[in-house]
Amino acid sequence: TADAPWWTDRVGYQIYPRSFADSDGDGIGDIPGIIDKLDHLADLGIGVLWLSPVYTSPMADNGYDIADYYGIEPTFGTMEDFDRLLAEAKARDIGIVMDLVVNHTSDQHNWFLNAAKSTDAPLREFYIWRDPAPGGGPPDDRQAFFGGPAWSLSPETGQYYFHLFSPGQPDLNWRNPEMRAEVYRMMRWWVDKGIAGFRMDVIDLIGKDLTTGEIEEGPYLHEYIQEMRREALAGEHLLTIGESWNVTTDTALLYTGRDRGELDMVFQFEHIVQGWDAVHGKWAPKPFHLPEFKSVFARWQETLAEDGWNALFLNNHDLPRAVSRYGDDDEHRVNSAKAIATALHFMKGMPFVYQGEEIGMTNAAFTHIDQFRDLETLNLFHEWTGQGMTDADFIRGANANARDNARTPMQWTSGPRAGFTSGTPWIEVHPNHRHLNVAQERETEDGVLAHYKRLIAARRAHPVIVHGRYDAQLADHEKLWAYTRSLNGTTLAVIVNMSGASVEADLPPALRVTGQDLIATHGPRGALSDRIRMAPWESVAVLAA
Ligand code: TEU
Repeated sequence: TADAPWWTDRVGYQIYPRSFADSDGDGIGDIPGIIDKLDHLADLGIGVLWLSPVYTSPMADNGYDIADYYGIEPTFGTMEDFDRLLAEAKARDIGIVMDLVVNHTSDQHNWFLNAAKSTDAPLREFYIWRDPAPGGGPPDDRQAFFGGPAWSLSPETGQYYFHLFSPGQPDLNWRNPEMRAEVYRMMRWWVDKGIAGFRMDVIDLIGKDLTTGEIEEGPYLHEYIQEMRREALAGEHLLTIGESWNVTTDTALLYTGRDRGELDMVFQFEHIVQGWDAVHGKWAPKPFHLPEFKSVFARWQETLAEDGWNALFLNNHDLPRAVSRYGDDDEHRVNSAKAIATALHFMKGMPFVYQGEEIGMTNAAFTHIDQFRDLETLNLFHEWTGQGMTDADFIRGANANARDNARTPMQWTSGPRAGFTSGTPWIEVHPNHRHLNVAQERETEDGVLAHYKRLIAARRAHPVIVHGRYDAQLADHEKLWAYTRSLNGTTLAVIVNMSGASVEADLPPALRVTGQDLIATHGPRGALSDRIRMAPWESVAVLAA
């Protein structure tokens, strides 16, 4: 543990810049806004900041469609602003992790504009082109993740280009070595600026083979990640986190095994998608089932116990708010937000807090399609209501799982527009900002924010939280999430009531720990014996003395 990487005991925080803090009143968050709020992150104890894309972009997908990897989007600020952010973050010992979106670019990127011109354009092979099907129309019937065909016609040549996401996000052709070299050059340019790492967007899609139709975790994936590490990151102490919707515990160590020369960790989604319907996916979420949910985490804890490292998260800019999905965002909002945070933060790995989670922000409560902004939601609305689904049914699914749930503006104050902007916000501010905001949380000793501070400080103070071995306890219990962590004879016992009911349970010997309360949300514990009674959404973490 002495030679552990610099990020080992740190907690990450994700900023979705559009929705974080607006300094100039145009209704869209920006980099100077982030700089103004860095002390909030420092107070919280954050050590790594994952910044969702701030590069030049036409914003078809809020910046996940990049037109210039070397430029800052003017609505977000300038490169001088970015450099200032980097310096100000560094002064607070916060490393900045950039979002690396290289499965695709924007259709406004110069590479694509060049490539589209003719079949023998110099950069033609940077993208993926096909002739129309024999009878006309797209070459095959593959659908894009955001609805509609994965092929769009390019009028200049009459050929189709491939895009797994929106037509404004043409997929790069990773089979092309010149294209790959350009990506690595760009990465080194950001590394030379002094960033702390990369979060790699949909990285498991870059190894695709269109001739065989293998897209997810395709045959070239690990070859390319290893090449990227060699060509762009060698000799650097960067933090690399790959986003992979398809990685499982069977493939996790291919990405993160220490001798693999690939990534430090992956954002995996097994705990997320196990709650989705087999046919309608996230638009028809299954009721939350704790035993299944915690067993996914336990399996990941076990798989990466000796090698690799977990990235721990419950929500991000693509997912519903954790307290709304896994807690109770009404009567028990405060206690349930704390409970699920306790369960997440005492596992082994690097916890990530998504902006607003630290005050228990909730899903948006939109009632009309006009209030939504995300292209995925709007596309599917048109597709499905066109096929006969009612607006009300669609909105019900969207209220549960649409990406905009996490994109309503950060709630700073109880004042107008939650202190996010002096102008008209690009997406509506949640009306609950009047009683749910950072300013108020700062004044609340037993609030959600204070709880997150405690969790993050505990990780820095106690090596057992960072390095200890994880053992699931009461694995089949329907309401309690319990586990122990142990390191060199020290034990941490964690018990969380993940329900709105009072629970009494017998504790196995491993959980009967006496010592110091790291967390005790409903009054001191100190000692855990053979039986426990827990209040709704209570959480307890006792460190053996
Ligand atoms: O997300 C990948 C991704 O697969 C999600 O868009 C997913 O399909 C969706 O949330 C589930 O319905 C990454 C980014 O996080 C996301 O914001 C981007 O839109 C996407 O890649 C394309 O870059």
